Amino acid sequence: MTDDVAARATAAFRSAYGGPPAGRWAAPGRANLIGEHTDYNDGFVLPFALPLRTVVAAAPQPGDTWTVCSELTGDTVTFGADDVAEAGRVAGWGAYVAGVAWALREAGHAVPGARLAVASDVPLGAGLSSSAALEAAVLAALVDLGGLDLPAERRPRLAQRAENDYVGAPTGIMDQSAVIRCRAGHALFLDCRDESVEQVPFDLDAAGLAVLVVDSRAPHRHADGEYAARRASCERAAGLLGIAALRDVPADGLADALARLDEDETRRRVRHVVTENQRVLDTVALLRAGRVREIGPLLTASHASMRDDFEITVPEIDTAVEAALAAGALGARMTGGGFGGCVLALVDAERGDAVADAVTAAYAERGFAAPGHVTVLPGPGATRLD
Ligand code: GAF
Repeated sequence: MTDDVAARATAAFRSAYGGPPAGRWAAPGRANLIGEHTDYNDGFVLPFALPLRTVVAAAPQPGDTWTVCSELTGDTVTFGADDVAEAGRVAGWGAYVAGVAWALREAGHAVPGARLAVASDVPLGAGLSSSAALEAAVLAALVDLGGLDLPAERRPRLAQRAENDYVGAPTGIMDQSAVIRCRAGHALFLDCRDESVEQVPFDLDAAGLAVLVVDSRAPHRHADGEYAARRASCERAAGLLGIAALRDVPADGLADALARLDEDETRRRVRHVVTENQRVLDTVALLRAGRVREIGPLLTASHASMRDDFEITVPEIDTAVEAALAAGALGARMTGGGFGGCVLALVDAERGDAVADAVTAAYAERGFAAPGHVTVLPGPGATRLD
């Protein structure tokens, strides 16, 4: 699939600029195995890279000018020095590209002017981090074209700044870390407080398993405002508890912390974050021990917590999880920020199609527009292709 995307990026580059690119850089979408809404609470996450990728074909361009064409939208965005000197000057999808140039400049790098062409297999707006994939691929291209010194472990923060401060979305560090630092056959155990990582074996193939990713196709319902509200509520709770972040509530300190909060909704938000952090640790322990088949109940418990305590699921998503479990999935949960997006289900490899069919049938019964689906194994993170 990547070969097709890469070929499409080259074709888009040639047709826009009349010559070959100097190189091509790829970054994947991600699915989060477990650990939702824990990243901005300084907690733990466990994402893996998808075999779906965004490819940027690029070449240097003289002066402080950047031109980007997208195979997907068919349009071209051009921006200059003023647009990378001040956050927010470019809107739409071009903001993710300008934001990366802005963040590089803010970090003291001399950003090279460039021509870029983008092609992608990562579905937009499906909660699979198409924006982080674009940021990471553009970042890798600009770093290499400019001969900049920016090690991989420092790139996620920079890409996150593009998203937080240039685009204006108050997201955590998970997505950029995942698309940049994940490795094939592994999930990335990330401590979002100090950004330390462990590559945890997640060899589904060897275990005869696969992850089915179901695109709920549910329209995003107020996702941006609700995401910001959840974040604010967690930060307020940490303030009330007198701690830096909800990460500082250990699982065995949950009851005490809840007793100190006087409002039911806040208590439920806190309970989600604290129990979710523990579920990440438990999942990592099982994966380290090679007991991948046993993680299913943790995934399903994570879903229940997002549905009942954090209240970020929607009927289509809950339907997909219930149908996948009823059809024999070992575990299933929504992945990503919520209010739509995707569900992942851990399935015996040969059951993938049957589980997908069961989800499609459950959707039809409830009158929802048909879902999409793809079966995936964990792929590599961002890289230069050639
Ligand atoms: C979105 C955000 F971008 C991430 O930072 C993370 O908070 C996630 O939602 C929820 O876990 O993907």
